[in-house]
Amino acid sequence: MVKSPLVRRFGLPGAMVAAVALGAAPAVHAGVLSQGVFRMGADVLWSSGDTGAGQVVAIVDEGFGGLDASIAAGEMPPREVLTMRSFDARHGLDGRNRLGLPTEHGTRMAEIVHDVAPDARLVLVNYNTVAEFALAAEWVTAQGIPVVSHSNSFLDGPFDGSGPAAGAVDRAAAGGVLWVNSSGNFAMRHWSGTAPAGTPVPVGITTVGGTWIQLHLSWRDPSASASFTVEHRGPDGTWTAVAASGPSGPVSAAVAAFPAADDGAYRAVVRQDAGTPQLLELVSGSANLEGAVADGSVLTPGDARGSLTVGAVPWQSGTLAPYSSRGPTEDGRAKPDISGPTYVTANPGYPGTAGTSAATAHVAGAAVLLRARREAAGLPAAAGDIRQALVAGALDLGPAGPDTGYGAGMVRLDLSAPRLEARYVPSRSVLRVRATDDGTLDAVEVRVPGARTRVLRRAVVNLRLRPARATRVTVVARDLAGNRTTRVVRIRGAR
Ligand SMILES: [Ca+2]
Ligand SMILES: [Ca+2]
Repeated sequence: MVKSPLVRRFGLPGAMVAAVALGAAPAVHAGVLSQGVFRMGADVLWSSGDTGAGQVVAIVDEGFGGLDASIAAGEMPPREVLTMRSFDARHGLDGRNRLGLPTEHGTRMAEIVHDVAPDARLVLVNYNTVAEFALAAEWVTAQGIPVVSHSNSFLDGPFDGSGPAAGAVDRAAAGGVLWVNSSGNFAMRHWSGTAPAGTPVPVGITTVGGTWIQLHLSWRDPSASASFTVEHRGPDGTWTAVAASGPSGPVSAAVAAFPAADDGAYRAVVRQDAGTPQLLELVSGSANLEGAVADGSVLTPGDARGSLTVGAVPWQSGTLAPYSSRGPTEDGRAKPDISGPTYVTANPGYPGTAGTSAATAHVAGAAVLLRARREAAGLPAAAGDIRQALVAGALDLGPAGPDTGYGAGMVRLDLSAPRLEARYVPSRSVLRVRATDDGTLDAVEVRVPGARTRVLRRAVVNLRLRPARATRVTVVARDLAGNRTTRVVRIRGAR
């Protein structure tokens, strides 16, 4: 029982891999492995030989800049085993993000999928516009690719599953694709409310110099109209309009985008100009909004019925990230459906890759491994079967309900609790504890009444204990996926 070379090499602090898993764990690839791999318990499937061989997964994104550097670093497979398809007519596979800037986002996502399912064939697909996104979804479906990882949201509503991006995802799902989509990072960047004619509503924008201010305002009734101005407060405290919304998107929406100045404060002043009073939804692309409304902050296509929508939980904390978008959707459905680990390092050049994006790539990778396992076991492995298995296996993290951000909980592939032996040897006054796990053991806790609980990052523990009175010692072994086993050891007193 030694500290795993995986753990040492890949900096998984405080974790151990039991001998069982160590012996069987394949040498997966040359790169660094995301901590989320072990948090989910993907190593359990690896040890049964399910590393994604024979599986295909598409990473759909705005762009795949930096791909060659990632390949050179051993974080992505060589180009000859990748499939690539660009629907971005202007920029090709490198793509651009929604601000028109070069982006490596898709490469970061593909690296995570590759860490989880190292032997799966990766298909990199990019788009820029909603129309191109729909073409990409159609192509993936026509290719018969069973799992898609898509970590992006469109900022124009509606967010009730009826918009064009949601429609594209629903058609892919109807065509047999398990479409895994981020819920979005908009819990602190989404405001909703009314601004009846003649009553403009100011919404503060939290900026640091240089961040982009990108705002999208949406409403449901196309015969109504609304708009906003962006105002800047100068050193003398007066507000000056610096930008005004223009029309955007295929639905009722208005948009403005520009980089923030280094000084002063910004606010958006939202107003409804005509029509019956509408619920207005203001979404900010990168800066947080003061008075943000977390409820209803799942954008689109995370709002699609056909999407397995993913919230973000930092892999060490077990608590929803404050930015992770929450339901319900505008039409009252619960979203997200599940959570995934985030704030991971899948490539040492990019430590702390965060957001619902990273969480989504982990869940997609998990779907690939489950599909491989189920096929190998002769079990049904259609999109619905995989989705159901993921939801059923998730680790409950909090109350369920339409407005929770967790969905079913943290994705979990390791479903078995650690094996735990705990025995007291009176002749030596020693408590002997031995824990093993098919996945990655996290810690062994020893609780002695009246003493501080000891948390040991070791699988084998010999503790000297000589209680004066009869004592019940509680020993708990936890694995990283959140399973635990408890044993109670009764010790007679020394006197
Ligand atoms: Ca990696
Ligand atoms: Ca386990």
